[in-house]
Amino acid sequence: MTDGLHTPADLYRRMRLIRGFEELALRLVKSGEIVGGIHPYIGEEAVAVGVCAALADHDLITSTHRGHGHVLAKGSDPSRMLAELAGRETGLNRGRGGSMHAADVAVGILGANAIVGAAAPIAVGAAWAAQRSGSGKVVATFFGDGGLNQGVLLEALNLAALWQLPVLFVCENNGYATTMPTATGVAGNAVGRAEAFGIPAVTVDGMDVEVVRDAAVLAADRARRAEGPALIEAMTYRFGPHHTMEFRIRLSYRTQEEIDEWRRRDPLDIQGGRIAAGQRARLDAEIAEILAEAERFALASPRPDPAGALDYLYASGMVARGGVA
Ligand SMILES: Cc1ncc(C[n+]2csc(CCOP(=O)(O)OP(=O)(O)O)c2C)c(N)n1
Ligand SMILES: [Mg+2]
Repeated sequence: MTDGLHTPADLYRRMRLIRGFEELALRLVKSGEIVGGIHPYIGEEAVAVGVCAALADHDLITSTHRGHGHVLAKGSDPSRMLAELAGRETGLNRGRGGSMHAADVAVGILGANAIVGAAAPIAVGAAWAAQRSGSGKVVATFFGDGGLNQGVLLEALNLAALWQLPVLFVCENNGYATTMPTATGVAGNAVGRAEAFGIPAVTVDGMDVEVVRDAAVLAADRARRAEGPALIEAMTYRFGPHHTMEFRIRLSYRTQEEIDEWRRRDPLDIQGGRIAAGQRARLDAEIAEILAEAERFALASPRPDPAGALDYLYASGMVARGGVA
């Protein structure tokens, strides 16, 4: 099990970390410290934390454009993640990856991916390597309901089923792909896609972290027993915008009533209700301190030297376009 995700309080604490991190990131987008905007994960915390609670530290994940929650759930350092968003040299990827490309191989994060659906085949490749090497690692890949319509996801499901690879496909169904409701854009459904390939699949309440965790434990255990892939569709909701750009353009694709309805099932309150009020308050205060330190660290860190903009393009260390070594 991922370090620090054992008890009901641990699950709450990690979700609180993600919620607070995203609120802080939103503030830094508004103040201009984070350039280019973000896709906030607020409302969906139970999915990332529930799935990562079923993984071991050495297990791997691949993530999406809405990936901050996955990165923090798997165990990345919030200070270095925030520095990454703020484009600082101390960031997880030296400030060169940013919001949609955060990777932290040391804790099993092979990378977020801005291309919808494109993280799935990377997970399948990693699972194939795990199978061949006998490492015993399981790979979880997150994607949205919009990802269901990408051909590459079907190719990934096919190979994972064919070769019985240890992959956990996690569909975060938040009801929309940008502004398009799932019902308007998706024929069939996530479970049907998986079952067409003989992959066991289940739809769960994505607002309850323990429900997600229990489904993920079953799927991860199957994968560890070499019984092949599984798919979990977690029904969830983003409380905020698709992207921070949405603060500047008025869109009317969902009603306030619908948002309020989902907010009544806030995953933090569902899990927070399972721990004592005093303990919840202590955890909230602890997270607030961690995030204050993350902000201080990120904003005090230097920006990369523009002369090194082309560094680290190649894993081999090859110099890009004759630039600086
Ligand atoms: C291949 C591809 N097509 C289009 C886009 C533009 N795009 C970015 S996010 C997004 C919606 C994705 O919806 P979903 O997969 O449901 O994830 P969510 O944003 O709801 O978390 C789209 C169409 C993209 N990044 N990649
Ligand atoms: Mg979606």
